[in-house]
Amino acid sequence: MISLLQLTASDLKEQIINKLMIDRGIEVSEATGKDVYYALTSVVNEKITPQWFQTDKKYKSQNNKQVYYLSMEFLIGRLLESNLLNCGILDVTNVVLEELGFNPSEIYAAEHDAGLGNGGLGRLAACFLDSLASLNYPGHGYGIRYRYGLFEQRIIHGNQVELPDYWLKDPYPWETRNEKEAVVIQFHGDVHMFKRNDGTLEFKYENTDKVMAVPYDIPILGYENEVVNTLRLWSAEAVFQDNKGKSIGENKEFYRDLDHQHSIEQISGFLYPDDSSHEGRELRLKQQYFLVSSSIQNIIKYYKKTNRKSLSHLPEKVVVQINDTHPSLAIPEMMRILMDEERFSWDAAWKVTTNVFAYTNHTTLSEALETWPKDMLQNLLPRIYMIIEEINERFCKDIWLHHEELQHKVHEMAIIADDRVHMARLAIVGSFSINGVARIHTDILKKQEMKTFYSLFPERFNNKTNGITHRRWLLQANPELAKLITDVIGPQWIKRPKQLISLLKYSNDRSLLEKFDQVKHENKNALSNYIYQQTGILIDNQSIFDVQIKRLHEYKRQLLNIFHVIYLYNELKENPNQDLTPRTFIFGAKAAPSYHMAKEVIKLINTVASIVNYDKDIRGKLKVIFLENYNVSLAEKIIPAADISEQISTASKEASGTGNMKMMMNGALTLGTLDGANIEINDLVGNQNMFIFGLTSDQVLNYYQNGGYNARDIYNTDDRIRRILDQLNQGEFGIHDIEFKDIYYNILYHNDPYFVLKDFEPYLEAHELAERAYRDRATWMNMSVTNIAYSGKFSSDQTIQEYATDIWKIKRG
Ligand code: 26V
Repeated sequence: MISLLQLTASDLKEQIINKLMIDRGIEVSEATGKDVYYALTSVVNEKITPQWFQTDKKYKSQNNKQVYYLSMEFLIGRLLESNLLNCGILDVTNVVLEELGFNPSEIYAAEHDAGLGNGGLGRLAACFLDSLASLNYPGHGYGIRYRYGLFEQRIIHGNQVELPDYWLKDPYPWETRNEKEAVVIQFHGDVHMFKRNDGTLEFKYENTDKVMAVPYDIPILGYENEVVNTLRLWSAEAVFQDNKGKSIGENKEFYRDLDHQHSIEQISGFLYPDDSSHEGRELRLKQQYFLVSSSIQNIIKYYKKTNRKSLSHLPEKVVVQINDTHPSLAIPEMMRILMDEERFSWDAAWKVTTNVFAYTNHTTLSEALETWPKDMLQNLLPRIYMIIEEINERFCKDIWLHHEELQHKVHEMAIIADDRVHMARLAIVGSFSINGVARIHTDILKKQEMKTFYSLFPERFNNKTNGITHRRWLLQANPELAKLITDVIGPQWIKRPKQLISLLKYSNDRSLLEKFDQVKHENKNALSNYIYQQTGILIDNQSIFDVQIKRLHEYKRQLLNIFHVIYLYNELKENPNQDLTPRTFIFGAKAAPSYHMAKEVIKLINTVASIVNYDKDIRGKLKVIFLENYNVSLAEKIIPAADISEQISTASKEASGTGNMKMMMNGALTLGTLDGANIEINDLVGNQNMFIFGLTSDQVLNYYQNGGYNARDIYNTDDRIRRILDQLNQGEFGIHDIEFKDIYYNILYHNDPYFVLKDFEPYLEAHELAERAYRDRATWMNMSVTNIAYSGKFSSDQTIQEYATDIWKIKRG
């Protein structure tokens, strides 16, 4: 077998041609992009399969501790190009495709994005898998194979319209159905308790609803190291009763069965599209238990197959990271299996469980904190509920007996309180590690949101600042920049991204800075072509590309951004000759379908765009582009072209952010608040290399606690703001004059909960500074290269290294 690294262009070409002939019965000249896509995936798969097998075998024989990343979301995007990159044949493939008469990016675009996630949390999971494999760690993902991913967004008359994302319409070439590994999941039913002869208790379940969980495995390739880990996604299926040969007409049960089958398949039917407000839907709870029960059963089965020692040694071989509270039922599920199936005592089971689980918190927004009505949980999962009750009782009793100082806090710490089950509390009590995702976020958890728990378990809390895979977000998304960097500092940075720091030596080399400028310019050209093709709008390539791409949420303050645009527009209308560097404001954002205010903001951005983009008075100095259906693949197009990265959340609200890191790594300068990982970017590059503005998180928290902010005062005293709000209120931008009134009311009657008005003036000043800096190309490019140089710290390789040594205690394979 030839190694991939040795694959020559002519070998590859021959293989593609053969595949087209054998699998499809066509010649290259007849092949569509999709045909070539499938031929290529099949070539790659043939190479991956033996390495996958070898990796499995190696892990079995080494029998080292493995980490399992449990997540309701994996936002992986497309895989062909990154798989080619990781097996070291991306460049040769690009050459071959060109030679065969195809545009490589069109071939890669034939793959439907796997959009099995909402935003940051899901994308982080995907970056982590890439880093685990690339660092040669035995680490795998467990998730759900949703038949529908995050909805596809269309903008119609300025409004968001959601369409189903049926990403499995065409066969997905990276997955392998693995029926042998299917497991049964049980819902509902009755629990019976018996006393065994030895006095221990036995629990039996009757009349449960059984669902099959069938795994589909996706290979996760390490970068040029022949490691192939696994992402295992579970699909829900019914076990059909035997029809005893009856035809449909005779079989009265048939339609009932069909209905039943349909309701079971719903469990892996679609991804819930809300990313920050918790709604207690029963189907979502079913999904969560479906994920954790199948995964924990699978983990235990594997342990028993590969270890002779009893399950009390499980923590020596297994660590499970739970991605937010969504999979925290894994804790009682582990207890259930150990006690009811493996005959462990409570104490022995608890000891194992609390040494296996580690929990990551991704948000402090109170509306995102998951709680479930206890009746719902009890009815759906009676045995699990009993176990949670007991965890809760023992925990509360422990406080009562041993922590006098916390006795008055029992109610706010109890896992079951006010008829609800509090998932974060369950996760904290049942895990040995609790981490936030950026320094400030972890500090806020310790000092505010989880203060009482921190006082009880200080040793459990730790920080792990997020990261992004530089392979996808720099090497793959921005090959020209990657090449230039390698030309300057050599290729070592690819395996050791912190070595990007060597670029600093060159950050004053003018001729080199020009080359960086040139690359950015080409990326901007490519994006403006794409924009033209998508929207018919021509944008000025010399303008500043000012980018805000992320989920739409009030705390992320896209509203502040569009207010700034309106302000600039108003100024230009008054004085069209103003000396203003042309700007293009680029937005990409999906709103949760039921999030009214977020949808209003989308509508406002599109309405402002439709006015500004066609107003001849302002002489093309401003353009506003809202790119629909923001997803991983679109991010890969936009990020390399960004000049300014808008990271403008209300301080204290953005746990970390990862778009900030992606844009920094691609040479954009951050314009942002001191929030999330922006603070750590600031620590590295300093105020002179980014544009910081606005309230600090202490100031925000202080306002929330003590009051003292009055939005109306600002409205009354700042003409620019009053003008904008009045324009909204008077329907100047709306077709109906009631449009955008909700925004107006929210600011003036609900006292601007996200401090948009308070931060408006400092935001303008930050923009003015940025505009001035942009005019001096050498200075700007020096800042840009400085950002790239420091960005290695945010490679997810670094983050994973920290998880591996501090939390997981795992060794490289
Ligand atoms: C919450 C919910 C609520 C119930 C319905 C489904 C659902 C799905 C996801 C979430 C939580 C999303 C939290 C999230 O994405 N947080 C982001 O995590 C990023 C990675 O750590 C971080 O960079 C962002 O700052 C943080 O907002």
